[in-house]
Amino acid sequence: MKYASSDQLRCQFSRSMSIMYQQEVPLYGQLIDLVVDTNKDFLFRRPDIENTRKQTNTLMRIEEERHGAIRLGKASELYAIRRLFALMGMHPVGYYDLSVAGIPVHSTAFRPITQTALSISPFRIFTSLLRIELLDDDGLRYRAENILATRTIFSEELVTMIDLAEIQGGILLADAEKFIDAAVNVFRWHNEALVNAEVYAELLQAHRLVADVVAFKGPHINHLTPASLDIDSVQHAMLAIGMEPKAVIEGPPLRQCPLLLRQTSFKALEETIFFPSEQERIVGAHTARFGEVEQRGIALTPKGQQLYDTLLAQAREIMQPSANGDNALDYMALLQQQFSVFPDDYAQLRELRLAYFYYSVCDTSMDKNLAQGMDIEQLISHNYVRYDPLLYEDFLPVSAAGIFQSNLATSNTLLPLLKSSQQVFEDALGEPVIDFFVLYADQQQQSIDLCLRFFAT
Ligand code: OOG
Ligand code: NI
Repeated sequence: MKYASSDQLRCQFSRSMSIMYQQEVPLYGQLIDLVVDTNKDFLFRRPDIENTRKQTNTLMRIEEERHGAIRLGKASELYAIRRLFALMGMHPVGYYDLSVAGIPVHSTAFRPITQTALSISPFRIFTSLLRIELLDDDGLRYRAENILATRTIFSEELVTMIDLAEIQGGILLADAEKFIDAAVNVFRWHNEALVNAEVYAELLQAHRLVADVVAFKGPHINHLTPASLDIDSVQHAMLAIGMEPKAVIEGPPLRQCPLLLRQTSFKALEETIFFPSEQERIVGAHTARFGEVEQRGIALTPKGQQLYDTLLAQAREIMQPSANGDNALDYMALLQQQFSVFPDDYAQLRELRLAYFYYSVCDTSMDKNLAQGMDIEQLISHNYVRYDPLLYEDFLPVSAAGIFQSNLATSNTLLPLLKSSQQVFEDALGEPVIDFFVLYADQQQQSIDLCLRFFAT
């Protein structure tokens, strides 16, 4: 029997999610158009970047690149989601504890983990699990737990397909479309709330995120994010057409050699919702869903990441970007200045082991005898091997907190700071999360090994 490849399933899933989200949030469609246009302009102006993208097999995926985010309510949902995403080649990478930023969740990112899978479709979903134990109102917590206890987010059909696929070793090709439809359905928007208007108001009061999770039938996708090669231009273009972007681009400042991940988003929409009632439909409004843009840069080693964290923390100690954006320019200038000590040159980043690279043979038709016995450094200095930035495929906790906050927190409910609970999260997940530094180091090493093997044969 023929099985669908997990890469093809992910690719199809990502496309179907995008179509659904454009229908649900039409502004998102406009955002995609903007990003596609600025990417085209950028590649036209920067043939060097086009070349790098070709050399690292990441040119084709620009239009496929996208991430989304969902928020789950209970441990069993996380366990089920992990099984679903595994069939599409998306595995839990990284642990993000957002409670330290006053957001009652902890998270991981489900994403492809091999270079080949990433080059086919790098689709990833940032997945948060509500930490209901952080609600300090016992009565409300008890009610919220009861509401969540009764909800099922997967259809019976989907559960059966997952069970069967795990036994058989995949989704049958003939069932692929049905499977994708059922999977996409899980993340659909439901405008009928699960709770009445009073409970909704109480949940909202406790924390807007709690309402977004507990009051609804399913884990609606709360944003999708196309990839930009030039996020500053997108930010300007968004402003120009009145799309109201966040005041400050999250993450590192603008650089010659882009670092990690930069993000901006448009404000969440106010959407009509209906509360269940015996007599008449009661109408309310809910604000959670938005659109975001990301620009990915080079992945940093633990040493590079530490430097990044330190510089960012120093900047934030001097100044926090305010919610209304009135200090945006000052904050960005400050960030630029703080990061001036971070090398902005690939040769230096490599020499100082601050970042990861992808090594490849410059010209595979060359006479290999010329390179006999050379090590990787010699191959590089003779221009037989080149190195390009290895792209960061993950997320940044401080940026994620900023994204959550800009779209949820009007009231700043303070939560008690709890210590990290990665173990609790992994118990719910049913397996440990993967350490992304290990993935980057492996990818880098594999690319070096391939080059050496090329010259050894
Ligand atoms: C997730 C926020 C994190 C990002 O891009 O950092 C995220 C959420 O709002 O649920 O998507
Ligand atoms: Ni996001």
